Amino acid sequence: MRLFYAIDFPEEIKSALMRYQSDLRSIGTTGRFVRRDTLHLTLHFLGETPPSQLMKAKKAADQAAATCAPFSLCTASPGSFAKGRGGEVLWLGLEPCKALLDVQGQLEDCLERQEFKKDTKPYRPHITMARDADWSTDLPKLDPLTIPADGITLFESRRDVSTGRYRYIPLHIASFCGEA
Ligand code: 2AM
Repeated sequence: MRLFYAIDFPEEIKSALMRYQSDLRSIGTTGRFVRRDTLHLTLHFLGETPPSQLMKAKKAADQAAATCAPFSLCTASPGSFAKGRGGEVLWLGLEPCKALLDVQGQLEDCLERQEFKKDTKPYRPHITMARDADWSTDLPKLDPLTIPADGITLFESRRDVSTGRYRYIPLHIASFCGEA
């Protein structure tokens, strides 16, 4: 099973992000826009994982979440990753947030303790808006959104054979229950 950890968003944030996608489309941006039900902020991509390791994957999320208190994220400017996996990835950035980096760092440590591989690449928090994206004018700005972060969700990314699309299925939610 293909697993990853993310901060999931409440419905009103997904609505605001969908409106932002409309702004992007209105300036002529093309690409594979992220569907509402798959909007998220990745913390760690575990990748293909044997089902026998699922308990350990849940445990890592629980251990990390136990050390962190709920916090808020604030969106920043849009940006992009140059062509690579998924073509040009157009994303919405986030204001620097120590609490987010702490959570991500805790998760990496807890994954290592559960004998998963740590991410060696630097963490670059972003909310993907579109893949294989193309645009020719300045990207529209979005009035800053405040996003509540209440826990870590372990998702399974499953390919639907009939549509070929990935669906993200929440398998486990570890709520932040540490001290602020
Ligand atoms: P992103 O949009 O935040 O970059 C599920 O596949 C999610 O895991 C993707 O939406 C992607 O999140 C993230 N991810 C990170 N590294 C990945 C990789 N090597 N392959 C696929 N997805 C990856």
